[in-house]
Amino acid sequence: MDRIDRREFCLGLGALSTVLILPPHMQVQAAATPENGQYPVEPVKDTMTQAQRDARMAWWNQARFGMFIHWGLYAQAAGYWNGKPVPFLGEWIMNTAKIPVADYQKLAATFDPTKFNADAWVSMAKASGVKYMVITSKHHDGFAMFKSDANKFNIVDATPFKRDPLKELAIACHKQGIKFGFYYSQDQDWTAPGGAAMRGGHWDKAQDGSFAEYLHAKAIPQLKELLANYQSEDAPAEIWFDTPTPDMTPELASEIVTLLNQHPNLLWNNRLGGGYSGDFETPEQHIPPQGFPGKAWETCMTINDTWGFKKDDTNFKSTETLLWNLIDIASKGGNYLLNVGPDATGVIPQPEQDRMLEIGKWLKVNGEAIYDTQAGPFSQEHGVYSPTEKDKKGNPIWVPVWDWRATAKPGRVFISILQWPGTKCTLPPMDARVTKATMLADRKHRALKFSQNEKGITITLPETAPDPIASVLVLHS
Ligand code: FHN
Repeated sequence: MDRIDRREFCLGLGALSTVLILPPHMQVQAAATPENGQYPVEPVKDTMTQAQRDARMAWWNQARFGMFIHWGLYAQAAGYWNGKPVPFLGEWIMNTAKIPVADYQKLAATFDPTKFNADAWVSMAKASGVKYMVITSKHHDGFAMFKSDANKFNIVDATPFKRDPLKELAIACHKQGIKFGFYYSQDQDWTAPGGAAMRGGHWDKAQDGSFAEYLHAKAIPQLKELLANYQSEDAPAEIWFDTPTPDMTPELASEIVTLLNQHPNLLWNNRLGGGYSGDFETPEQHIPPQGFPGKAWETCMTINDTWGFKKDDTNFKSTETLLWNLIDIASKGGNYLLNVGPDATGVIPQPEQDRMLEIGKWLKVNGEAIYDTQAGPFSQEHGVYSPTEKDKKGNPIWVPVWDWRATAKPGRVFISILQWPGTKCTLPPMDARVTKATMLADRKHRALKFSQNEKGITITLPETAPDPIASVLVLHS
């Protein structure tokens, strides 16, 4: 037990983001890195030219907006155990309530999400404007949401439902042109002997065992299944690993990298462990003040306060907040992976659908300012470090300013105006010479009056904002 009790979360920079949702004892950074700085197995991208690497990441860099789906057996518990509400995240209920393995596994006998409709989910995602979806194929509870010959604790073999939702979603995504990826908890597994358990370690003897054996008996065989069984639908487009611990040594992680390398176009995040940095950074529940210049990155975020469904959690973020987050992230060159948590019947809660669809409506008009863009040419609009306030570590607190944000494409800068300034808008100086200014929502592309000099650009705007949440001004050059 000792060994497991000391397990901590080891991530790269991405883990700094966990502060908003994970308790302090889960935020320790102690990544296992290869001693000589050499990976035992080199990731395939490291053997590619820059042009090949860019091509490999192109769809992901253009996408900017994705939908995360946390769906598993925990949805059946919905935040309650033995009739009592359980605090913390919905998908962590087994760990938080220290539910014995055999008791938790019993949930499967009644898990029957008959309202699940892959086409409806993907249509909703598409109407929301997301370009990719990432679903929990197995979360820390060890329950596989796909048909697995490697382990019978899966939705096809252990529930009355008997269907493989990942297959159905893969087909629907393929049909509707959405990239489809799998989240897989490679390190924590609370129902398989030897799987890691954070927040206090194992609580049931049935969990004890060797981590390497767990990896060889369950995680690696299941990853092989995930990489083989959805190829006819071009899935997975990415694997989203999570919560690596020091148990994931460079040698063990390299066994997984060997599998991943067989699919050169497959992307994977920075949470495999063993010192591997992956394809993109994953700040969680926060937006880094300056993004990650020169790196691909993706902020993942809950739409309320949980990833997995909790029936009592109705603390949904407003559409305004979510949309501003998307705009803010795009203005720093990152992606937004926004989570929904379907319930045990297979339905994405209506308030979550409503918000996603409202974002989609905005993107239908203003998507040009988000998709396939780069970070804007300015930076002062993002905010400032407080000259007086400090965080617990003594670092100045970042104070975002929510007036406007900028993104760019060759020949165009998009200014998403969050606070309508009236008819006069003044922007900082820009290197490029502006030739025309228009509002993106104006389908007639009427030219707005503007003047530009070394002090900045002044534009005459319409009196009222075209959109109550964000209106996009386009500067052509
Ligand atoms: O522990 C998980 C959590 O349940 C959730 O899956 C998030 C999503 O990024 N990842 C871990 C915490 O960082």
